[in-house]
Amino acid sequence: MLIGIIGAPNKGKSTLFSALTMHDVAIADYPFTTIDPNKGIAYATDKCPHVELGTKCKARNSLCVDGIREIPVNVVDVAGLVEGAHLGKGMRNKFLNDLAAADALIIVADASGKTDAAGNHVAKHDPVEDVEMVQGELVEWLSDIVRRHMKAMSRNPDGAAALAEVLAGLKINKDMITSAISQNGLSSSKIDWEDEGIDRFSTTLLKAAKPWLVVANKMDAEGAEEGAAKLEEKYGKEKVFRMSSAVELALEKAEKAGIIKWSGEKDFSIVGNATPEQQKGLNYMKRYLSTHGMASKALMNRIVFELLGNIVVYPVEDEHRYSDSMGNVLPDAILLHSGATAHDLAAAIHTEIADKMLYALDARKKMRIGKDHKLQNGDIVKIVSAVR
Ligand SMILES: Nc1nc2c(ncn2[C@@H]2O[C@H](COP(=O)(O)OP(=O)(O)OP(=O)(O)O)[C@@H](O)[C@H]2O)c(=O)[nH]1
Ligand SMILES: [Mg+2]
Repeated sequence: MLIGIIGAPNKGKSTLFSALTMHDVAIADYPFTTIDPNKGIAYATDKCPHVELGTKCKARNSLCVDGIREIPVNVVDVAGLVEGAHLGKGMRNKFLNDLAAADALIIVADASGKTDAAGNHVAKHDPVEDVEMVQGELVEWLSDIVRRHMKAMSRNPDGAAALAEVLAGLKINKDMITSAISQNGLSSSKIDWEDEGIDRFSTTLLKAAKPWLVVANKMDAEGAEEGAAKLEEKYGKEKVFRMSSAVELALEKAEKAGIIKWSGEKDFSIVGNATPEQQKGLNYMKRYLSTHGMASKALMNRIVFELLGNIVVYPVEDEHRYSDSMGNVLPDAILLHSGATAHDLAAAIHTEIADKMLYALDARKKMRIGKDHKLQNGDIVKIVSAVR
C-alpha cells in the first residue's frame, strides 16, 4: 500500500512525512525544497490479538509494541504542486507520475493561511484554494493521459478495456472505469469523447482511484482555526484532519533524544537536559498538545481503515499455537480490503497457494470456513492448500 503526500509548495508536506516516518528529510521555509520524492514507512495500528489470546507474539512483517500491532504502510512525499503543473510549470509533471502508484492521497494545506498557492509568504490566503488547485491539477493530469490515447482508443469496440490498458500503471481497474463511464453517461465503445466529457470522466475516476483527505496543517500557528474551519465547511469535517506536523515532529525528536517522556496522550514531562530556548519551545508545544493531542497515528488509521476500508488479518499455519511452521506466533499482519474472502487472503500470501486452496480454518473457533467466507478485522486464519 502506498499513500501519497501532495500539496502546493511550502505547506509542510515534508514535515508531515518526517513526523509520520521519522525520516530526516529536507525541510525549509521556501517553495520547492523537495524535488526528488522522499519515500518512507509509516504505520497503521490495531490491537494485537496476542493480548486477548493470552500468548506472546513474534511479529515478523510488522511490529508489536505494548500490545499494539504496527503495520507498515509506504508513504511518498513529492515536490510542491503549482497551478499549470500539467502544462509543465513548477517541477513539471514528474511528481504527478511519482503519485501514480498511490492508493490514497493526503492533500496538505496551510490552515494558517500564511503561504499562498505558490508557497510564498502572504498575510492571508484561503487554504481551500490550495486544495482546489491540487484537485484541478490531478484532474488535468489524468485527462491529459486519456486525451493522448484517444485516437488509438477510438478504434477499440471495448472502450473500458482500452482505457484499463492505458491507465494500468495508475492503480485504476476496469470496474472503476466502467463505473465512471456510466456515471457520466459517456459512450463506452470506440471512445471519442470531447474535452468536457474527458474532464467529467477523470473527476469521477479520481475520486474512486485516489481517495483523499485534507490535512489542515500548521494548527499551532496564528490564524489556523479560521483556515481549518473554512476547509471543514468546504469538504466536511470527516474529510479534514487538523494537525501540526512541526509540533509532532519536534516532540518525536525530543522523545527520541531523551528530553521528554510522555505522561499521557496529551501531556509530557521534561526529563532531559533542555536548553532555555528548548524549554521555551517545549512549553509552547505543551500548551498546543493539551488541546490538540498527537494526530499522526490517528491520521494513518483514518486513511488505512476508514478511507480505504482495509481490515487486518493474521494468517497462521498452526491453528492451535497461532503460529507459522517455525513456531512464530502471529508472525504476519496482512491488510486486505473490507469484504475480502479467505481466498483473497490466500492470494495475498502466494498465487499458487490460492490456486490450490482447499479450504480455510478460523483459528479462534477451530472451525472450517470456505474459500468465499468473508473475513473480519482481527481474524486469525489457516489456509489449507494442496501446495506442499
Ligand atoms: N508553524 C508551523 N510551521 C510548519 C508546520 N509544518 C511545516 N512548517 C514549516 O513550513 C515550512 C515548509 O515546510 P516543508 O515541510 O519543507 O514544506 P513542503 O510542503 O514539503 O515544501 P516544498 O517541498 O518546498 O513543496 C518550513 O519552514 C516548516 O518548518 C506546522 O505544523 N506548523
Ligand atoms: Mg517538501
